[in-house]
Amino acid sequence: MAVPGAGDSTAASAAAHAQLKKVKKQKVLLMGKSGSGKSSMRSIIFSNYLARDTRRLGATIDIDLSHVKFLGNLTLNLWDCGGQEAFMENYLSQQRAHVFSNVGVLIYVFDIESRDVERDLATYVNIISALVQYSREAKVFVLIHKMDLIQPMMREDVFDQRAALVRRKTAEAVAIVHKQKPEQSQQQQQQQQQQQQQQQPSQQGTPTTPDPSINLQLFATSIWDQSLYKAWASIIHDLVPNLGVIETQLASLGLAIDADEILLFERTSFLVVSKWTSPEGEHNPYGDRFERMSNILKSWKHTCSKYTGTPRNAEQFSDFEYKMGATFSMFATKFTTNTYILVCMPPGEARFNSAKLNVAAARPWFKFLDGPVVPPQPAAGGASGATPEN
Ligand SMILES: Nc1nc2c(ncn2[C@@H]2O[C@H](COP(=O)(O)OP(=O)(O)O)[C@@H](O)[C@H]2O)c(=O)[nH]1
Ligand SMILES: [Mg+2]
Repeated sequence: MAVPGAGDSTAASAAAHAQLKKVKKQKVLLMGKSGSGKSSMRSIIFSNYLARDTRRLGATIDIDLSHVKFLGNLTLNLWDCGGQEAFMENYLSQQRAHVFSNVGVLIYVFDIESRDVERDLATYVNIISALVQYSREAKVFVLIHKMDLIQPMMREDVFDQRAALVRRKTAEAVAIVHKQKPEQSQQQQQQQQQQQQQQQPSQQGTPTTPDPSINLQLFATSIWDQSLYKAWASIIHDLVPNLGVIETQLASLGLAIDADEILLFERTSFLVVSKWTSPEGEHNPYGDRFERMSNILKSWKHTCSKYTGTPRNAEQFSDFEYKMGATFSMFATKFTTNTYILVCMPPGEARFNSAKLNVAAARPWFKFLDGPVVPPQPAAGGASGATPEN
């Protein structure tokens, strides 16, 4: 087969390979009112909790800081910020620069069942203002959460209404910062900057000039279905380093083995890191199949744990095959240390077997997913592997 990445000799690919050596750290703020479901989501996605286990989670006191290793070269510094009013006020005043500087992503969670929407939105506006002031480039993901509590027929309308409201409030928050800025005297600004430098010079950025636009995405979520995986895969997607390299190599692999679709999952969260779909695969009518597969594989992993008595964090499975007669076949297999790969194929036993061999042969070229290493540079012309047959 054609080896992914074979023949890369351009300056761009050299630069991309140099990037592979770097470990990226991202500060991720998880905010929203107390009880909105922040810690539940975090525990399900990153710590293998079952949805029903989250009922036992205690309230988060102040900020619960955790370092989540995602693949080999991304560390998420996850700030799960307790949402009680007193804490929120504190983040916005005394801890303002500390909390809102150098933020890569803000995930803001609204409980759809909350009785005090006005108040929730007012707090949100204050949070966005602080974020825009200190981390203008940060991406904002708003999760309208606990959607399972809304009747299925009404979910879309309820979400659309709430999303429109959040968008309006976001624009208002940005405008407020925009307006305030010129009113601040130069002396005030200098004082503010000096204060921050004295507190923690290396960690805290200076307030940035607000931009009228903000990078905002909204999702309807629930811990009881796959919507959680859709939202979190989008959040993670933009943070993963070397995405271009991953996508190119997945495409080479997909074409070489004649696949319909390939999904690459992170091993603990089972979030989709990257995917490739053939033109034929694009006809698949199930637009939510990616997050469904995350949900299914993770549930299956938990079931394996239950029946084998092994810890949920353990590996649980290395290979999963499913052959659907003349319709399609697929396999999910342990790929690199930090990933699983799922390959969906047109039917055909020989094609299926050679695809499995070729996926195994392609592993070394994805080694960089496990840490800051550069994958082996194949000799010009590439190596040969098993050839797909029909
Ligand atoms: N119905 C429903 N309950 C949820 C959902 N997410 C979290 N919860 C529940 O909400 C409660 C508070 O969750 P928690 O994660 O502690 O909220 P936090 O204060 O924002 O961290 C827990 O009892 C969870 O089981 C959801 O999507 N749907
Ligand atoms: Mg909490």
